[in-house]
Amino acid sequence: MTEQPMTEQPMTDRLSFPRNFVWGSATAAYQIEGAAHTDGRLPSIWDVFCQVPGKVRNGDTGEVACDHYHRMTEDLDLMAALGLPSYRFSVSWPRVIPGGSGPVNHAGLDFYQRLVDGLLERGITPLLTLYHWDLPQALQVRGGWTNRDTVDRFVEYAVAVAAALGDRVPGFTTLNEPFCSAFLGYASGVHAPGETDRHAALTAAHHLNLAHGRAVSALRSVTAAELSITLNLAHLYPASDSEADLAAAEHVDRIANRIFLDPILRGSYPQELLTETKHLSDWAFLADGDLAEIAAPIDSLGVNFYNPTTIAAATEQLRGQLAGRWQNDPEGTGGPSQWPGTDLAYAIPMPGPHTGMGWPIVPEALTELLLRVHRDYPGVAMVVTENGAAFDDVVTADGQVHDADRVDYVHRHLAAVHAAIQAGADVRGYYLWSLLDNFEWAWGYSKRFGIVYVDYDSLARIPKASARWYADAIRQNSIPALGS
Ligand code: IFM
Repeated sequence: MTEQPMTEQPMTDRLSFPRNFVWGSATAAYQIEGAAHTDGRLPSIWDVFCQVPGKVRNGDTGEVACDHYHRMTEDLDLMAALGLPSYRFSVSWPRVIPGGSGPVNHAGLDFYQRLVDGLLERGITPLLTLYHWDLPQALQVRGGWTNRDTVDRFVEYAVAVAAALGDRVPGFTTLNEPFCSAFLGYASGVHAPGETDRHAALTAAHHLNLAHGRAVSALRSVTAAELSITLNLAHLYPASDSEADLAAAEHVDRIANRIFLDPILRGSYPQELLTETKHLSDWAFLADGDLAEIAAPIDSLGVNFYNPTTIAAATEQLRGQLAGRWQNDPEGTGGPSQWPGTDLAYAIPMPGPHTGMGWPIVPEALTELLLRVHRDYPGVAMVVTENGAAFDDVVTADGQVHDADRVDYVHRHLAAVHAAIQAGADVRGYYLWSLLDNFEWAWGYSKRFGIVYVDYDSLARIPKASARWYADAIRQNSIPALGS
C-alpha cells in the first residue's frame, strides 16, 4: 500500500461532512497517564489485574504508560499542531476519589482542571468520559460492579467531577463500553477484575446501566453539558441462513447490544434475554423503578466500532476447535472463540484483510451498524466515539512512521460514516482511536493504535503519516472519495 496523496482535490472528488461535524481523537486515563502512585492516586482494578501472572502480555502495566500525566503540555501542543477540534479523554476515578468513596482528592482532580484549561486555551473542545474501566480497587474488594452500592459511589464521583469541570466541559460520557466492564471483566475474565461468573456479569451489566441512568439524572442538576454513554456495539453476521446460526446471532445481539441499548433508549430489557439467561441468573438484581432510572434521556449515543463479527451456533465441532486455546491470545484469532457470557454462540474467523489485532476490516459494517441504530432507536443522535486500528508500525530510517494501512482503514471507515449520514443517520462526530500508542489492556504495549507513535524507552512522540492525513481531513472537513 502506498501513502495517500495529501494534495488539494476538486471538491467533487471529495466526500464532505456536515458543517458542524465534530472531528476528534480519543484516549483513556489508564492507557496513557502512568503516574500510578502520584498525587494521592490509589490502585484501580487494572493495577491489581496487571500483577496477576499471565493476564497481560509481557507482564506490562500502566505504571508509566505514555507518562501523559507529566507530559500533558507536550501532548496538548501535539493536538493543537494537528488542528484537532475535539479531544475525548477519561478521568481516573482512583485519582479523584482514591478510596472509591469518601473525600475528593483535590491534587488528582487538579490534573483534569489543568487538562481542560489547556484544551480550551488551544481551542480544543473536551469530551469527558467518567469511567473507562479503572474502578478503584477499594470498591472491588466490596464486590465491584456486582455490588449495588457501587452505583451510588459512581454517582457521587460523577457529581464531584462535574461540579469541578461542568462549567467548562460541554460533553460528559458516563461509561465507556460497559459490555467490556461486565462481560470481559466478570464472564470471560480477560479484563480486570478477571472473574468468570456469568451471573456476576449480568449483575454487573445491570448495575452499570443503573449507574449510567442515575448519573445522568444527577449530572443534569450540576451541569448544562450534553450527556451520553458510549457502547461498543457488535455488528453481527450469522454464519449461515440456518435457523441455529440466525438464532445465535440474535442471541448475541441481545447479550451484547440490546442489554444496554434497550433499557437506556426504550426503558426495558428484551424479554427473550431474561428467558434465555434464566439458567444463569434470576435477575433479582433488577428492582422496581430501575428501568425508569436507566432510561433517563441522553443527548447522544457514543458508538465505538472496529470490526463486525460472524456468529455461529455453538456445536461440538466448534467446541473441539477451541479446546486448549487461550481465548485472549492474539495468535488464537485464527479459530473460533466462545462469545463472552454465553455458551450458545461462537465468533468465527472472517476472510479478508485484518488489522494487527487480527480483526477483520469491513468498513461497510459501520454504515450498516449506524443505520441499524438509526432504524431501531429512532431519533437518536450518534457520535462515533472510537474507531481506528492497530498495525505493526515501525520507525523507518527517515525517522518517520509510514502507516499506510492505518490511513486506508481510517479513510474507508470515514467514508462509511459519510455513507450512513447520506442515508439519513444522525451522526454528529468521529473520534479516532487513538491519539497516542498506549497500553492496550491484555495485550499490553504490543499493539499500537495511535496516530502518534510512542517510543516506550524515551517516551518520545512521533506523529505518524496517519496523523498528517487526519489533520488534512479535519482542515478540509472532507476526505477524498474512495478510488479518486
Ligand atoms: O483500547 C481500546 C479502548 O480502551 C476501548 N475500545 C477499544 C480500544 C481498542 O481495543
